Amino acid sequence: METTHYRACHICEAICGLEIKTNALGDIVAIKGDKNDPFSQGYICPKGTALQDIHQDPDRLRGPVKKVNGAWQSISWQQALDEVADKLVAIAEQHGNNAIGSYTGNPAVHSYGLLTHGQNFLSLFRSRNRFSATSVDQLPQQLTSLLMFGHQLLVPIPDIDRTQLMIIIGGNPMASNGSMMTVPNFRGRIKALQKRGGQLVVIDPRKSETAQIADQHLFVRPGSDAAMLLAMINIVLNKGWQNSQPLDAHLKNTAELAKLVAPFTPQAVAAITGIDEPTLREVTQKFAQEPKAVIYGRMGVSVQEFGTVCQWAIYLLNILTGKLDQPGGAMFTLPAWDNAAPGTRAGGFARWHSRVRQLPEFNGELPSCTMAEEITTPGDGQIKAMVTLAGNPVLSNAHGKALDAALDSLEFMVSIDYYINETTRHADIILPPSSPLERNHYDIAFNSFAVRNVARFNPAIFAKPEGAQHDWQISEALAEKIAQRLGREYQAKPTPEQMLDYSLQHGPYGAKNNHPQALSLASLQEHPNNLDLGALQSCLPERLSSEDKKIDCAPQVVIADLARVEQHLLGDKHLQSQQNNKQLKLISRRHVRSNNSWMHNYQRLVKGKDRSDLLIHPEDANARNLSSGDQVILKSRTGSIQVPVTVSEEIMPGVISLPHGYGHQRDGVSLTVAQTVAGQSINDITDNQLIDAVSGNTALNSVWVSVEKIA
Ligand SMILES: Nc1nc2c(c(=O)[nH]1)N[C@H]1C(S)=C(S)[C@@H](COP(=O)(O)OP(=O)(O)OC[C@H]3O[C@@H](n4cnc5c(=O)[nH]c(N)nc54)[C@H](O)[C@@H]3O)O[C@H]1N2
Ligand SMILES: Nc1nc2c(c(=O)[nH]1)N[C@H]1C(S)=C(S)[C@@H](COP(=O)(O)OP(=O)(O)OC[C@H]3O[C@@H](n4cnc5c(=O)[nH]c(N)nc54)[C@H](O)[C@@H]3O)O[C@H]1N2
Ligand code: SF4
Ligand SMILES: [Mo]
Repeated sequence: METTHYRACHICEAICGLEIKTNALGDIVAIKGDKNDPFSQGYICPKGTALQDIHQDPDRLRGPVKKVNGAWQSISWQQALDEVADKLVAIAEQHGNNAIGSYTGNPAVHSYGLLTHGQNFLSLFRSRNRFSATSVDQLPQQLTSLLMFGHQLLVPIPDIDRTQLMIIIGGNPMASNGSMMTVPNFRGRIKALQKRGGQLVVIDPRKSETAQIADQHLFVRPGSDAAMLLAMINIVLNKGWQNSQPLDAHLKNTAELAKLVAPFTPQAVAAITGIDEPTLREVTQKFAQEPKAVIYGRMGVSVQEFGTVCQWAIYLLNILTGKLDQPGGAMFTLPAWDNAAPGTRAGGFARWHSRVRQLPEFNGELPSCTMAEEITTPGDGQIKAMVTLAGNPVLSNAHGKALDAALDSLEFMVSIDYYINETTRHADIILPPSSPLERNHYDIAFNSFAVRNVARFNPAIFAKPEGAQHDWQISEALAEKIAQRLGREYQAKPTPEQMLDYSLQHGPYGAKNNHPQALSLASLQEHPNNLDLGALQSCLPERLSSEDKKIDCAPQVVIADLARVEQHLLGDKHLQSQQNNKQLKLISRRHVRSNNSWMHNYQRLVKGKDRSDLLIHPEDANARNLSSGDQVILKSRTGSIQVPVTVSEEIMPGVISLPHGYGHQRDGVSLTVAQTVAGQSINDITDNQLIDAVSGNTALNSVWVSVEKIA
């Protein structure tokens, strides 16, 4: 007897609908794409099938463990939660609230209970030392949304199903399946675009999997995009291609733009970007003159030294050429749980600064590049205890070795995670949540970034085993115990399901809003294969969150950074260092069978050829007498690693590419399969001092490294 379950995949942002069959013994017998999901239409990637491997993985912790004399021992939930609460409260009382640091990782955004409840126990400490994966990722984009539209989650999404021209800068959705753009079956959607006569243009230092299916690919030098984008704005304004008419009355600070971009002529930027003047003019014209076009930038333009300027310039190009808020352009979603509605958390910026380096706060968090120094620098406010929540910063953050050492020096560390990995091995106690298939699922975050308005709730496939705790229950239990020890009253929060029901009912399609959909949790459950709420709709100026209901086209903090862009990118100094420097620029890459640092423990995904190799261009390989398979030492300011090379014309001369998330061969890691494909961590040579100066986001890409052959 088989049972069929429907469920959105929680691994990446594409949120594909899955059809999961289980047998009477409770084993998963098949995972396929759900053909009845109107959004993903049966699409699935290899990681979707691997959900069963996560569930069955013998290395996945099923109950709390405590390190005693260097060895892990199982302990009861009661003991674990009590000890964690005791320790955190004692440290906060002795050293102050800022002594409690925390880092929240990417999977938290894929677990709706963690989004609703994950921070509840941490909030009791009101510590300024909160960090997350946001600041090694999309921080510049959320900051730009806050500065221009008044809300960190008002992110313009490419209307891929109706566009005729999509320009992707520094994104590789063929491998990543899309990001800040929830787009199941990107390949199918691009095929449809090309079939209706449209085009895909990719601008990337690597001829990525996405560039390979594009109609046009331009190599751009890593880190130089800001100059290219400012030159594109310059061209648009000089040619009189500005066409922002429907929005004109709602734009402010446009008058100064022409002067601001004046130094960035297409001639002036060509040498630094590697894109010649006629080509940049041609692409810009094509974009400006196509009514249904969109320009979109992701990791490549976000985790670099000019991340905020890049995202601002991208938003601005869409605005100035009339693509914002128009079908086929860059549009805002209207999700059923509307986390950009009035009264929601718009985000704040620079309300305080980090203690050691004075970097700005965003949305209550400090940039994670400051984490190690905040742990190791003595003084008032030094972090003495760390909490990691669904994160693996030792592999995912720059200068991982510094963080590795810093975590080792803490008085206390607790991890809410189900693996003993490179980060959690430093913990004193690990609290593992229930398996993902044992929890209910709703995409609070990704419905907000989806290329159509959709909503879907799916109940857990398996009941959680006796005694197991969901992520959110761990947080609630800790909150209660911590409050008790602090002598405070703790008001238990409604459950995630109750919060979801409330948000749906009061949301834009809600029963309480008199919408014909009359959405509630109960009515949504009648659509287990996903509920389609239609294509994205124009919604400006109503949806703007800024007080004056205007779009700020020249936010002060961004404008102030243009001098730095000019100095670094147009200055002779930079060009000279490019020419004289024997070093190469290191960038990152993703592979469809992997996901950040934590999916190498499943045989199904890691089998086949090694994917942790360094890509190097034939010219740079010849100069070092290298051929494919040779081992090299990569050295940067922060460290060195040894990796195998693959010589390939896929990568630009002067640039090398390595995936992140490897480096599993370390003492105390319990990842049986991952350790057989250990690789090296790129973040042992990336630099936590190399940042986007506006936001403090780490510039993981475009790090200078030397490459030497090993005899
Ligand atoms: N050089 C370089 N570095 C990068 C990047 C890059 O492109 N280049 N990308 C960056 C980006 S975009 C990101 S988002 C970060 C990711 O960085 P992190 O979020 O720090 O790391 P992950 O690899 O996602 O680790 C996730 C952790 O969560 C655990 N986990 C998985 N599911 C759950 C769950 O449901 N509940 C709980 N409690 N734990 C869970 C896993 O066991 C693992 O320990 O890495 C960044 N680092
Ligand atoms: N299979 C898989 N899917 C994933 C993930 C994963 O690890 N594996 N991670 C998920 C997460 S957390 C995220 S945030 C998303 C990320 O999603 P994407 O941003 O689409 O993914 P990346 O592969 O990081 O793409 C970055 C691209 O930028 C290019 N690049 C690097 N430096 C520069 C530069 O200076 N300028 C320009 N123009 N391009 C540059 C790289 O060559 C690469 O092609 O993917 C998500 N999906
Ligand atoms: S693309 Fe793959 S990992 Fe991402 S949601 Fe779909 S099946 Fe899951
Ligand atoms: Mo990410």
